[in-house]
Amino acid sequence: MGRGALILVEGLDRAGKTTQTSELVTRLRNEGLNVELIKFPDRTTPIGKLINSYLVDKSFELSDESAHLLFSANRWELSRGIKEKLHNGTIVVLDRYVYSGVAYTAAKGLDAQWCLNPDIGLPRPDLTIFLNLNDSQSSRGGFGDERYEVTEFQQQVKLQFEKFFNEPNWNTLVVDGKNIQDVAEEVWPLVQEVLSKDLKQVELF
Ligand code: FDM
Ligand code: MG
Repeated sequence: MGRGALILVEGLDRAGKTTQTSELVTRLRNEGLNVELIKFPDRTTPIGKLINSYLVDKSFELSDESAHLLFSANRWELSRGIKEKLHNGTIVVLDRYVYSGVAYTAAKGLDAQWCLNPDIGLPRPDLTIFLNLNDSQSSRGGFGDERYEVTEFQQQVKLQFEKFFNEPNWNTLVVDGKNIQDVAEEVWPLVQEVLSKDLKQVELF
């Protein structure tokens, strides 16, 4: 048996990442495959708890740099487990990852290469699906009240994500006006294609 595929679903807040990753995991399990879903930030780890405080409590002060490094550290906390799962033949589906890390901090004005540096060496996805919302206001419900859930900031984040649109293994899917099943039907062939490949060793950022 070959290794499992690393499949990432990225996008802005309210794009439907969490819905689509859970649909995808269900579908893969129905095919009899071993699948694990990991959502970043993982708010349950010690570092994830700090990140959660930072996101929900706007009076919780951290410099932009240190907040950024916590998000990266949260990925490093789980990276060994991700590699082990892939080697054991488990498909790992990620809800956000390195690209969110860079896009959200670079949107604050920090240098994008500086933002990527702490993530260098993390496993690289075999497939990235970016759920693209062209009009974040009209098609979806409103934002919650976490840090970053602000329309103007989301627009800056989107500009940062767009810089990745030519990354290897990247696919942009427009989701405006589509229902859950429509989007799932577009996700599925992309996933099947990567599963049909004989994946060699895990690539790294
Ligand atoms: N976020 C997420 C970052 O700023 N950096 C990161 O590395 C990651 C993974 O955290 F606003 C932001 C994106 C979002 C917030 O994410 C919480 P969820 O998906 O809404 O839980
Ligand atoms: Mg959110």
